Amino acid sequence: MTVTVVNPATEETIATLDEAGVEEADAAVARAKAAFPGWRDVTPRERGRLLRRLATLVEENGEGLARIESQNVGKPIAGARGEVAMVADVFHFYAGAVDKKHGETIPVAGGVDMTFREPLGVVGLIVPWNFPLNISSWKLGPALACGNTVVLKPAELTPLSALELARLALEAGIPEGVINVVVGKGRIVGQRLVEHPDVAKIGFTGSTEVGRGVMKGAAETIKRVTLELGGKSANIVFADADLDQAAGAAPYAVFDNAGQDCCARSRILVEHSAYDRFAELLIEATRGVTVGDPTDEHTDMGPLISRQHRETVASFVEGEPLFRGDAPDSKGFWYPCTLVEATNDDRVAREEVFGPVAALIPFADEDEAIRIANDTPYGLSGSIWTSNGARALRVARALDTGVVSINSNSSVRVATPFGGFKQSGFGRELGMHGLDGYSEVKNVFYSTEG
Ligand code: TXE
Repeated sequence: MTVTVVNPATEETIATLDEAGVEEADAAVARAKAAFPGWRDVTPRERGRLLRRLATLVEENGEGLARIESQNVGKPIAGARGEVAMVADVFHFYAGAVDKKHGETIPVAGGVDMTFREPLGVVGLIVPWNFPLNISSWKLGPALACGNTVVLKPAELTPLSALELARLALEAGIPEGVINVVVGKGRIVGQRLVEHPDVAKIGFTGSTEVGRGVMKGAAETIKRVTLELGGKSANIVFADADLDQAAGAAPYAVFDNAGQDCCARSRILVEHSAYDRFAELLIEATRGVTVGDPTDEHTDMGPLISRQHRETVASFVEGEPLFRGDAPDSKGFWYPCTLVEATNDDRVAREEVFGPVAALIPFADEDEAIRIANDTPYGLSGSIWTSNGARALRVARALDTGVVSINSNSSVRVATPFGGFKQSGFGRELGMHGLDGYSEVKNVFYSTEG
């Protein structure tokens, strides 16, 4: 069996790989298990040095990695370079974090009580196709820093950058068996990792539906899970906001990565009194998004990941939209930037589209904005645009989401925690919080009596 890897911008095959099954997954877990005692015992200083070396190699090989990611996902090359730069930063961060996650000493009677953060063992990392390298690094960084060994399962559609990263890890001196990449189907290889008795934890990013299955499967062996699932984030624009700025930033917040982003602000909530003006500005800004060849330095948005996914995205647009942009009619899974007007009960506002379709939804006042924003099973991120600082913080506290930005649409930073409320999952990635999910607290009491 083989996996055929396609460039979504040209529909051409760019690689054919052997497809792993249960046997290969088991072998990868066995390699990771054998490597664990040695990796756990590597001194913090040396582990940090190896991660820093990996970060440096990612920088040195940045252009190659960006090209792989651009070809395999259809990402515009300029954006892909930025993503690879973040991957290097993530490894730099966790290289520095290795010896900074301290234990505690706790006052107790009769002795000394202290805590340690112990690695879990072998962890399974299951990642999606939308940000293959970035999301892999968000899990690999803390997992390796804490002393775990890993089996990484990239999405079937986008395995190439993970394989290259594993090669660089070996070149960096990270011992054989510490990082194992298995290219295979989610329901076979992924499922096996979830059920495998020697896998202590699953770090998963993907759909809420599959995440639910991962959680169920993990119950059998009481595996730890971190789930980063879907989103339906609100971009809330109050009439007192700088409308030019809010409208100018809104397309990037939903059309970046062709909307295939769990943080996509795909519900744009606008206060009634500013609605018409904002819609005009938003259409103008969306007209400025250049859709086309991902290898072109000036391209803002590439194609969708697959033909099947394009059909799903198209199914969300019924009737004539408020605005539809241009897209190439050549080969490739192209879909134009699309703006629709909706209520929060419409399917386009309830389900994750994961494509370049944004829904404009009007609201009357602050209470209604909060009610609509929270009226979703998801809770990953969101934005608030206003010039009223008190309101900004009031609304930020009222939103049921893990990440909020004020007068900005950014959700992800290397040093800050990222993750969801409600059905967007649980556990936090990135920053020092990311280490919690890859280590266990051990409490040791040392008697001083006798
Ligand atoms: O995700 P899947 P898909 C959402 C988005 C998208 C939809 C479907 O709405 O349109 O999900 O995308 C592996 N046991 N997100 O089908 O299937 C799979 O091989 C274990 C949001 O790609 O969830 C891949 O490696 N693993 C999301 C990973 O899970 C399994 C990012 C994700 O695939 C498995 C991606 C199983 N039974 C999609 N079945 C986000 N949070 O950004 C599949 N996998």
